[in-house]
Amino acid sequence: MPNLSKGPKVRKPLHLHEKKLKSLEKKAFEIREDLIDMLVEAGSGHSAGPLGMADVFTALYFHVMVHDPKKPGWKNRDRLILSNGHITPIRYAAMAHAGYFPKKQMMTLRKLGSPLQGHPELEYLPAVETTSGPLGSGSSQAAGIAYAGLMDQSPWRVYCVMGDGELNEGQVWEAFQFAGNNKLFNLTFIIDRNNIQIDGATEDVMPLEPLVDKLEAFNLNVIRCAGNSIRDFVSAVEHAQSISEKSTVIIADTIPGYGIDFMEFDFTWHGKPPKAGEESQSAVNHLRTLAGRISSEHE
Ligand SMILES: Cc1ncc(C[n+]2csc(CCOP(=O)(O)OP(=O)(O)O)c2C)c(N)n1
Repeated sequence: MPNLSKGPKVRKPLHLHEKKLKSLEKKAFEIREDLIDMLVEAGSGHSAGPLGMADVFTALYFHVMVHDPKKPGWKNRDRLILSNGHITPIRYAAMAHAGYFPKKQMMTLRKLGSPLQGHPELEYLPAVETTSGPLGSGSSQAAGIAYAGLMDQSPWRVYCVMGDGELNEGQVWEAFQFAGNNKLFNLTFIIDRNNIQIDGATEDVMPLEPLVDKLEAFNLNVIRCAGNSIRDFVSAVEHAQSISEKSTVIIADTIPGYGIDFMEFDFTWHGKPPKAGEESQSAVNHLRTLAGRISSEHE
């Protein structure tokens, strides 16, 4: 048994002041608008999951993770593993806004020769830690990477984003078992609990509840949060970072298609883009209305 690091090394306190919160909320909506443009330009891709996870990705890239867009290979960067590879457009948009590549490159999503493929490719884009798309595999990769980090007494942390439908894969439960057994406190799984998957509601296709009980039975620290509240999500991460004996699973309750009335809660938007023209314009209008409402709530 290798000598694993025993305690959390919190490198960056996550105090979230009102002003910063407001700027992150604004950023999440800017990123959503770019996401719509990317999907429309590509003419294919996933809408519901990425829209629901925009707040989580904004929080990760602009507040939570220790990283440097100018040095994507920096060895002490936090690792972000996207196990549900199909929601990658939201990660690409967040990365472009963070400065990993020029924003105009976002519009090459899914184009031949672009580093921004419909599912992430490790060799094409620096700081994409793994190639993903086959559901389940990212969870095991994240657990292995976290284990290696503890063996080396490394300061960096691992975040693994997963879909709730992805929990239908048996491999995920092997990864949870491994994380629970090895007390990988440097690993945080983030489950997008949006209650939909490719062909219906998760509870109709393969019921997951009682999800908290199941995860706790795997010796994991489980936190449930409102995934469309940046404040709530950041508090959940803060809690995860203070735990020394367990991996944490943050169940982020999100609204699929968040911000666009005709997409919200509708599983048929899992894997299709809005149409160019009236439909995409209406999508953007919905986003702007909600962004304006949230911004005025702070005043
Ligand atoms: C191993 C594997 N089986 C099937 C698929 C096809 N698939 C892609 S996304 C998806 C549904 C995943 O559900 P969830 O992660 O909840 O997606 P959401 O609708 O929330 O984006 C499926 C079955 C896949 N990518 N990998």
